[in-house]
Amino acid sequence: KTQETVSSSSGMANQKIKVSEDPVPGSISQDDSDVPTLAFPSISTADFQFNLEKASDIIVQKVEEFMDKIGNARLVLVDLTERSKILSLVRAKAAEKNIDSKRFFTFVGDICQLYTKGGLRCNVIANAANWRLKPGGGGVNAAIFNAAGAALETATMDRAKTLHPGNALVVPLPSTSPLYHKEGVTHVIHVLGPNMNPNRPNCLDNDYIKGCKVLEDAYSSLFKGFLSVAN
Ligand code: AR6
Repeated sequence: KTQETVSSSSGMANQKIKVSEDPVPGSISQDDSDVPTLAFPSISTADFQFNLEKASDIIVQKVEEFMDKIGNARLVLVDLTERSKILSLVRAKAAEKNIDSKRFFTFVGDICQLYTKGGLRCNVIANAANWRLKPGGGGVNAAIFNAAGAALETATMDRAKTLHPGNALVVPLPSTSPLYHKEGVTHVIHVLGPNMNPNRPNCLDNDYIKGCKVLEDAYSSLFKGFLSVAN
């Protein structure tokens, strides 16, 4: 258990703060560690090039719809950087609608290291998958398959070979997976969103009537999948 000592950048000179490299559950209330929590990335808004304004409307609308079904469980929208446009849009829209910020909030970090790096326990994480349900391809899909190891690929293929846009697939993570034993992730939910990128399969060519419907379906399937394992 290594500990680092770093100088405080603000305040008194020479003041030292101890920083543990181990998970710090205390940074979030201890009581929250058993609360079922779904961490999810913004589906379709990076590689699939879906409009951020429209996506943020749909995220907030779907979160609001599922809020009264999830009890004390939590939904957490994750992105890699503080500068994430989708996180700020969603935060603003969720605040406007007075959505309970204890049960829905945004979080900056790698979805594969939420507990060990961020002290946030999430037993379920969502993946912005591809239709083949295969590793690689960059983005969050590559990160999750990498972090989870071969166990996720096998467990996924045992359940389905392909995924259609607007659908989600719940995969229990074998306890041999590092994501399970390091991060406490028991399930990965693959979600396939609408694609607006002409260089990827099933491009909707900016048809946002269809695209919005598919993204709404994707979040409904995701949250239903989470409910099926949270309760
Ligand atoms: N942790 C948290 N958020 C992340 C991470 C991470 N490690 N990596 C990316 N994001 P994307 P899509 C955010 O492109 O648009 C893949 O190649 C990212 O900033 O992963 O649905 C698949 O194989 C963005 O906000 O997914 C598909 O073919 C969000 O995750 C295709 O891309 C989604 O970005 C899916 O494209």
